Amino acid sequence: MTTRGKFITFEGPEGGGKTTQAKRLVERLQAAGQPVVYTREPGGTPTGEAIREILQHNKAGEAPCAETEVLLFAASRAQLVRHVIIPALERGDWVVCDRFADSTTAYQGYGRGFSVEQMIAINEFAIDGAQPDLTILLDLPVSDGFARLQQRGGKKDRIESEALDFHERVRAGYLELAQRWPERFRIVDPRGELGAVAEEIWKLVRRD
Ligand code: T5A
Repeated sequence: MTTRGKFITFEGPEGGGKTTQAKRLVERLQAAGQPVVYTREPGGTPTGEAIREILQHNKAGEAPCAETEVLLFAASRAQLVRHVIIPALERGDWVVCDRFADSTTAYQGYGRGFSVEQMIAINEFAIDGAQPDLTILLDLPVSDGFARLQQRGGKKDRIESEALDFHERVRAGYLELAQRWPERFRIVDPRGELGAVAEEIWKLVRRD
């Protein structure tokens, strides 16, 4: 019987280096001979990528209201779980996902002010039991994350453009989630040199 693969998610406020570190981890796992699928949220499937355009760039020609936003993130996730994540894990592949369900709890729950328990319940419906085995929370002060994004250049998307106090609530929310599920969350400070942060993550992945 094939052993189920390991499911690792990267979470955190803006600009922490989730994409950079998730891709580094994938390269390292591949070099070690571990089959691994990299994916991201919102997105990761044709339906999810279309939803991403609506959520980030108002592709439908109007900004989604807050309730629609919650449900679109959940819809993208439901599709990704059933079409990509569960099949990969059942093959025995590992999955590294750049943001997942905790993003909805942090951004729409703590950030927008919806009930955290309601966000968790919606996530449970969307993910059908596909809980991550390990969640790397790249935690850094909001201003440091935005300074990095500014250096990278490009236009802020709809959610990045939210006020500073929204992003402060998101960060604090993530830290509460890490306390709530200490067996799953590992907090990493991503402000060090890129290679050193990658090394710390690699040690956590090998240990857990
Ligand atoms: N969202 C998402 C919700 O509200 N609810 C949800 O349920 C979900 C799933 C997604 C947006 O949607 C929201 C959250 C987001 O606002 P996105 O474009 O996927 O949008 O945005 P992020 O996931 O936040 O990705 P970012 O690109 O903004 O940030 P990352 O991925 O954390 O950072 P990364 O790797 O792109 O790095 C940023 C810059 O920093 C540099 C990189 O080179 C890059 O230039 N960097 C470093 N520089 C120095 N030292 C290091 N150690 C560095 N690491 C990275």
